[in-house]
Amino acid sequence: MTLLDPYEQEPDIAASISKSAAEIGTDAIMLGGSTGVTQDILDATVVAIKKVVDIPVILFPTAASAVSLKADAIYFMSLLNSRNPKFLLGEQMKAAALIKKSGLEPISMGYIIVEPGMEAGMVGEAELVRKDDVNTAIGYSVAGELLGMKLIYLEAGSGAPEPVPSKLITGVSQAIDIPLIVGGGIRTPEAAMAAVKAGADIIVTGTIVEEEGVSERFKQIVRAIKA
Ligand code: 1GP
Repeated sequence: MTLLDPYEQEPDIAASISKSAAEIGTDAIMLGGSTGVTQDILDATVVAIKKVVDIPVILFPTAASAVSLKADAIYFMSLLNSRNPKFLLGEQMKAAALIKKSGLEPISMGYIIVEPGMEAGMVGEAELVRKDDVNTAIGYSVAGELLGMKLIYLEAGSGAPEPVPSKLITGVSQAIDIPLIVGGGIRTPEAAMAAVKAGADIIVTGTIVEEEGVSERFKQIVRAIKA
């Protein structure tokens, strides 16, 4: 899945990146960013992207203010290792009734931030899972599954110098029976392949398209994952 921050480019640019990414084989466009995403910008970006792609546009929200009813789906997510109740259930409470009525598909997801966590870790006030702490990662992930979540997302943070370690991915993927998303710091085909081999079901990349657009390297990443 390709992650775009609606604040980083104009809607028409987001649409053209999404179109190229979809042509190469990305399976969904995720829209999110740690700060500053407002509904207006989000709406305009979703509309522009949906005009040019058939793949799902999924919101990856930080707060209740970042909800666009024009998207296909929204991660109804909880930052399981946040110290702040706002990210556990507070923002969700504010948007839940509206989302339920709206027809926007909620996809229940447990979000877990691993070192170094980057901006997501800071903004989300995460008690970061240490890179070598497989048991804590498993504990949060299985807790999410038992709470009824449909996906677990292991996040190293956008722009992380290193992705989530393979050992952590393997530990979690063997402990849960729901799909595992892995993202943060994946910017080579080798890193993407290592995450898939370790047990990731879905890979998210953001920085690579932000920096290079839909480059040859991005193509190789998608190809490596699909292979
Ligand atoms: C952030 O995991 C995603 O939520 C993407 O990370 O920007 O490092 O690809 P990158």
